[in-house]
Amino acid sequence: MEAIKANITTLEVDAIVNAANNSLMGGGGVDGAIHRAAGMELAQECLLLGGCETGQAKMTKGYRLPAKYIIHTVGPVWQGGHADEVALLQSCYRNSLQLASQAGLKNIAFPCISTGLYRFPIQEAAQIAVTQVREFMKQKSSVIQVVFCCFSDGDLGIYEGILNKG
Ligand code: AR6
Repeated sequence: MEAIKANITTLEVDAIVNAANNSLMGGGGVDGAIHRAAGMELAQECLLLGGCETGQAKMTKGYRLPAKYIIHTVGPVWQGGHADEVALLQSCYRNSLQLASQAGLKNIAFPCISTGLYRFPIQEAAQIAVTQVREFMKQKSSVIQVVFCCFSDGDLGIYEGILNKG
């Protein structure tokens, strides 16, 4: 596991994860950046998927991205913490990793799901991300490398703090 600061659309990994919405048809933030970089064919494939429930994940090809696949997951909108947000964010990470493993993928990069437009507090979200990945990596799976792709120095510092605690 490592944390880096980068534009996730530039990463040459087996799969990048998209912080999508229930429609899977694109939006702002990292979702918009991924759709723009992957090209129109991505929306065409997404149209066939019939949306995605919050906490679930679905996979498409990466099209024009350097990444081979995109795992689209829908994080919860932060509503103060009493609307199952923690469990839903945990399941975003678990289900994304499970899809990657089912497809035999080795490396995968996550953005800071739900912490932008969906307003999930970053410290808590980063702790959930690291804990879920650590738990998952205890099992046998094809996934050997997980990257937390941060978009700001502040977010990167938070991930590094958590990862360095061991
Ligand atoms: N590379 C890496 N991280 C990025 C990039 C990028 N190119 N662009 C933004 N981020 P957000 P959410 C970071 O808002 O909170 C969309 O409209 C960003 O700084 O993208 O899950 C969807 O369609 C933040 O740290 O996702 C949904 O409607 C993180 O990605 C909604 O936003 C997540 O911020 C989902 O909201």
